[in-house]
Parts: sequence; structure tokens; C-alpha cells
Amino acid sequence: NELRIAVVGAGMMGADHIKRITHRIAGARVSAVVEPDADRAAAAAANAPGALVFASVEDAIAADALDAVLIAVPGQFHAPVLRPALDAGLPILCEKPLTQDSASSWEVLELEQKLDKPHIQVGFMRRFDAEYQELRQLVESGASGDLMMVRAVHRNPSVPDSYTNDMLITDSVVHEFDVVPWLAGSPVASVEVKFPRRNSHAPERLREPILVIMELENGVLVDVEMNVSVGFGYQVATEAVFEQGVARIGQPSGMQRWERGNHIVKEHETFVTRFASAYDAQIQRWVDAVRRGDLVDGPNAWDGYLVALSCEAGVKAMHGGGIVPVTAPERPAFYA
Ligand code: ISE
Repeated sequence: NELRIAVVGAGMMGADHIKRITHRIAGARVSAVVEPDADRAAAAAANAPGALVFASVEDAIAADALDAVLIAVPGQFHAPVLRPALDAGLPILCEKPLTQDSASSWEVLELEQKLDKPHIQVGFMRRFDAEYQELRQLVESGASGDLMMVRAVHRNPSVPDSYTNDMLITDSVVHEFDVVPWLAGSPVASVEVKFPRRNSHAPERLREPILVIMELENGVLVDVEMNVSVGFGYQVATEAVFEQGVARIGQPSGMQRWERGNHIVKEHETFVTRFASAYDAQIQRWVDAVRRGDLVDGPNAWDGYLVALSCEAGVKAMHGGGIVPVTAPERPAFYA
């Protein structure tokens, strides 16, 4: 009983997931590629032997061409795919963010709660990165004392033309809004945004880099350097400051060269390679969970909703809102 997955969206992430499922994931195959752009669809489907191509998820559902859905269209198009997939009672892996604002995320939660149990896993893949997992274990063990501060850097060489200023928060810092509370075992209490000097190499529409300061409910203070025009490579690194120690993850670990008076370490250039094994682990565990009937093994739609609240606070803070509190309603028992 191989799981038949429909991949919705054949852009960079969708195409990467199609190859991953075809070549590296056990127990599943891509049975449908849902993509209105015919050229893109054909190029992606070439990596998925036997997959059918559909222009909409509704068409794929009507043709009974799938057992589960992987949503990899841009964030603002998630809700229109989530609704029919939930109506059909399908297990879903939805790339981040869940939806583009907390009101639409809440509507998704309401729809999901009509089902017998959570059906949506959200693609916050950093939780599946081996070093992040090791750091979380260190926090939980207390071996270095209590965690006091988290210093995070999130650097992209460049961003596509479709990347807007608010996406610094909603498309990029969105990852820290999920992974840091998960690491520290405490939700975000407030968000503030500061502006260093602007990078003159940034596209004109972007006011970046930005420094995002989050305070967690347990008092841990977090600073995130969000910087998307660095040119030299892709870096996601974290330093965790404990009472009796410091831990660092995400340091460059590629080939080292000594040459003409320099020591060079190869750096990643894209998240596709930096997080390749995290994506592999995420999809494999999701596939295994769906085949067992558990449907979710990782961050769920409630986590996605909490992140949407933090993103809203972050966008408000970035637009001059000062220190913006994040307040969440009580978690429904459905997500316990
Ligand atoms: C992109 O959408 C991602 O999810 C990457 O992980 C992140 O580093 C990048 O800034 C986003 O635009």
C-alpha cells in the first residue's frame, strides 16, 4: 500500500519534493502533479514516473488520483488548497506558512476540527534538522543550566522578485517563530523589530537587514538577524547561551581548502541543500505517520496558527508598532 501523494505546486520546493519522494522516500510515490503552468508541470512530472498532471486539486480529488496532499504553492495560495483537501478528509503536509494570516489559519483550524483528528502537518522542517534536535535535547536535559538567550542569524544570498518587504517576517522569520519556542519550550510573548543600516545591495523595495527581538514567556530573550542580500551564501546558525555553557549549531561544514594565504570553508548557497536531510526526514516521518494512520508526526496546524499570530505581531512591529505582545487563545483539546 504505497502512499499516493499529490504534490500541489511545481515551483522550486514542489519540484524538489517530487524528486525527493521519487528517489529517497520509502513507501510513497508521486501519483499527481497539480500545477496550472503546463511547462512547469511537465518538467516536474518527468521526475515522477506514472504521475498524472492536473490543473487544480479539485480535479485530482475528483479523479481519485491521491491518498494524501503535499502543498508547495506560495503561502498566499495555501488556504484555497487546504479547504478542498480537508473537505475530502485527506492527510496534508502543508509547506510553511499554514496560511498568510491568523484569521484564515483559524478558519482552517475550524474546518480541520470537523474531522476525527488532526490531518495537517506544517512544513517547519528545521525541527527535523539533526543539530536543532541535539540543541533541543541539551535545553531539555539542563546539562548546561537554564537557557537564557538565543542569538540567531538567518542569511540568504538573495531573494526572488516576488519577495515583498513583509515577507522578511512572513516567509523568513516565520521559521524562527516556530523553531525557537520549540527549542526553548516556551511560546513567544512579544516581538520588536530594529533597523540597522540598510544594505545598499538590497532590492529597492526592501528595507533590510532587520533585527527581530523576541521575548519568550519564560524570559528567554532571542535576537534574529534577518538578512537577505548577503550575496556570499545561505546561512542559518544559532548560538544558545546557557547559565553554564554556550552551544552553537549551523556552522559551515563543507570542504575546507588552504590556498594562497587563505583558509576557505565551502558554504551552502540555498536552503534546498542546507536543509536537504531535514526535508528528507520530515517527509519520511510524515509518510510513515500517514501509513500508520497517525497522519501527523511533527508541527501541526495549531503550531501553524501560533506562528501566524507571531508573524502578525512581527509585521506590526516592523511597521513602527514598537514592542508588540503576542497573545494566543487557549489550545483546543483537539490539538492536545
Ligand atoms: C524561504 O521561503 C524559506 O523557507 C527559507 O527557509 C528561508 O531561509 C527564506 O528566507 C524563505 O524566503
